Amino acid sequence: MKLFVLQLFGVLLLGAILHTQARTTHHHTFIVEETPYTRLCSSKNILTVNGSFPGPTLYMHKGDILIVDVYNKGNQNITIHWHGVKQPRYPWSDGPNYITQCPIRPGQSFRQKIELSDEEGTLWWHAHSDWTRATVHGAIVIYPKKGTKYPFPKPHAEIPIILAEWWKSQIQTVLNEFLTNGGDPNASDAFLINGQPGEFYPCSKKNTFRLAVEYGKTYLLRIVNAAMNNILFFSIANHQLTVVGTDGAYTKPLKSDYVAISPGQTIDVLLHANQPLNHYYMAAKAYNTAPQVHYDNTTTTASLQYAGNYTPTSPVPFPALPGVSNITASVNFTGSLRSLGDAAHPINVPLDVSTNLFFTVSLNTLPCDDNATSPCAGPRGRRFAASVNNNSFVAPAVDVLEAYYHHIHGIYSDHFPSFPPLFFNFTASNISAVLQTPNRKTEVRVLEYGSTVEIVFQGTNLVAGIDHPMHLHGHSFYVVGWGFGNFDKNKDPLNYNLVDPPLQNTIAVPKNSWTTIRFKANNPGVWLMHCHLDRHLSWGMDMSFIVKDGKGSNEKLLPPPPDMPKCY
Ligand SMILES: *[C@@H]1O[C@H](CO)[C@@H](O)[C@H](O)[C@H]1NC(C)=O
Ligand SMILES: *[C@@H]1O[C@H](CO)[C@@H](O)[C@H](O)[C@H]1NC(C)=O
Ligand SMILES: *[C@@H]1O[C@H](CO)[C@@H](O)[C@H](O)[C@H]1NC(C)=O
Ligand SMILES: *[C@@H]1O[C@H](CO)[C@@H](O)[C@H](O)[C@H]1NC(C)=O
Ligand SMILES: *[C@@H]1O[C@H](CO)[C@@H](O)[C@H](O)[C@H]1NC(C)=O
Ligand SMILES: *[C@@H]1O[C@H](CO)[C@@H](O)[C@H](O)[C@H]1NC(C)=O
Ligand SMILES: *[C@@H]1O[C@H](CO)[C@@H](O)[C@H](O)[C@H]1NC(C)=O
Ligand SMILES: *[C@@H]1O[C@H](CO)[C@@H](O)[C@H](O)[C@H]1NC(C)=O
Ligand SMILES: *[C@@H]1O[C@H](CO)[C@@H](O)[C@H](O)[C@H]1NC(C)=O
Ligand SMILES: *[C@@H]1O[C@H](CO)[C@@H](O)[C@H](O)[C@H]1NC(C)=O
Ligand SMILES: [Cu+2]
Repeated sequence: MKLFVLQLFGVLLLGAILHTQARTTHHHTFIVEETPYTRLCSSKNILTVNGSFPGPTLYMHKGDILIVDVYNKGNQNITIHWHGVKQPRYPWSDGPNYITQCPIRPGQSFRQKIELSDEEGTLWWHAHSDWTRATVHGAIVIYPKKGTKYPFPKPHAEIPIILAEWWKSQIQTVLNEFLTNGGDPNASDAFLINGQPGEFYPCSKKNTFRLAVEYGKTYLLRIVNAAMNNILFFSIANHQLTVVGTDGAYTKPLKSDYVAISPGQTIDVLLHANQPLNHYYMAAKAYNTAPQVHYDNTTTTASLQYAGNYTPTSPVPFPALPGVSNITASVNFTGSLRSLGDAAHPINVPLDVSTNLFFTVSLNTLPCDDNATSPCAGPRGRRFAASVNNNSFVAPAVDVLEAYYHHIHGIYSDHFPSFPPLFFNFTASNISAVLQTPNRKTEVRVLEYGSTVEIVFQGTNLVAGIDHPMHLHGHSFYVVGWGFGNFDKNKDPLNYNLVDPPLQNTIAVPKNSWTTIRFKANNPGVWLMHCHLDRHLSWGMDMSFIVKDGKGSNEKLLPPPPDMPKCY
């Protein structure tokens, strides 16, 4: 009897120990609804989660599980994506419209399960249907596992800094308009920091975002670029920033006066409040390498304010942001990121590549439709399109994952090409217009479970060169190299960084340049890869991978939840 009690006690003790190490499951409810908002002196209804914009920040620890019940109480289709969360074996909750699910229609709900694995730092969630993500987004803060520490001194406070874009018009109207006329979308009317444009816009001074700091303390800013169509420069006057992470992975500390951040990307920086007591502007504005694009040239600001008894200087110090087309400033910053790689955060760059892919990312044009009474608003009277390897993706009526899982034929083909159909001088200043028309297809690339994949993204000057922030779902990748011009398969791989390349989920391929990524395809499912400039995504700059099941019992796609939204 005594022995039994002792054993029972032992079991309970073990259970308690295991419990403290076990993952916590969090439950949240997302009410998607139309909410009136006033910005830039005018009001409109926007789609929000729980009436807040930006939406709620979710706080978790590494390895936790999150269950979110999404209720669509709005008047349009919606899906929610957990950007940068790998969702091991469970693409069912990943979210991209017509790739892993059909939309949650008005009046419907969907329970999503979000499973963290090795992500630690900052990620974010956003809608992944039409252009609803303009206002349906929020930060995900992932703390170190309980009992473990940040690889830097614990900051005094942590603050999400969410950069976004605002149109005075309804976002759905902006979308419909450019898809109909074939031209560029209207530029936004403002950029935002935590939902506020800042004082250089009309009617915006009062509500500008203010960050109160105490002299001598260190703050962790978790910066998210939730903008739709612009890579941004961000900076704080007189304060050097120390980058410590990007895309939910730690980096070697990198000191910089500014950051360049792509839509989709997150950057964690330490801010040392070590300047004279004062107010200082923080500011963000567009980085745009295509002079033809009518971009939003405004500057959003927020205010850094030291605690204490003083009168702020006049003028308040303003940061020196790089010029709008300063490609050197962008590539210098992005190209300087390195994985931290300490004992607790090892680096696992695939060294032997089993699957070599070479993907051109291009803008294209298509004929204006036959019955158009006036020419389209795109180049040469045609309509804009965009492609990967000359394939402009056409969304199917039934999502690819559903078709794959249930063997529904005729939805997609698995012939997505490993190489572009033609090799030419991709970055030449004068590429023949004959090459501009892409194929329009619904094609996927199948990857064997466990294959080690290298993708060389080659930006082209077809129609016009511009940076393309490429994002992969279901995996993070190592960015092992980049360079201006055409990729040289004999020379460029010799300069790859296979030691400490940054681990990211979104990487800007610079204008008329190439960028190489590597990852291990160890997550069975259907995973979208796309440009995170939403106009390029809308024009077809996306494709999907199907990662096949492995042999092991824990290497197989899990079954779908019972309440998957129906396609018809
Ligand atoms: C959203 O609102 C619902 C209903 O009021 C609430 O139950 C839920 O906790 C909120 N969710 C978040 C993430 O704040
Ligand atoms: C887009 O811009 C054009 C030109 O300024 C304007 O006429 C049109 O109404 C705008 N569309 C939307 C949806 O705001
Ligand atoms: C920004 O763009 C607007 C509209 O094209 C133009 O009128 C204005 O001069 C530009 N401002 C700056 C600072 O370039
Ligand atoms: C581009 O930005 C870098 C870094 O901020 C700066 O040194 C350089 O002078 C800028 N170039 C131009 C042409 O403004
Ligand atoms: C970035 O710029 C700094 C200073 O201007 C320079 O020292 C450094 O070598 C550059 N780094 C890269 C990767 O170009
Ligand atoms: C063009 O007009 C013809 C005849 O009215 C019609 O049959 C066809 O569907 C139209 N095509 C498009 C793309 O609207
Ligand atoms: C490709 O075009 C670029 C830009 O015009 C030019 O500088 C380069 O020399 C060309 N490369 C080749 C191999 O012709
Ligand atoms: C571009 O190519 C066309 C046709 O090949 C030629 O007529 C034109 O002169 C070229 N323009 C430039 C700037 O090289
Ligand atoms: C893309 O494919 C179309 C159709 O086959 C072809 O006409 C066009 O030249 C191709 N463009 C490129 C850049 O490969
Ligand atoms: C909403 O989603 C359903 C299901 O996929 C689709 O049939 C319908 O056309 C969508 N509605 C709009 C306005 O896109
Ligand atoms: Cu793009």
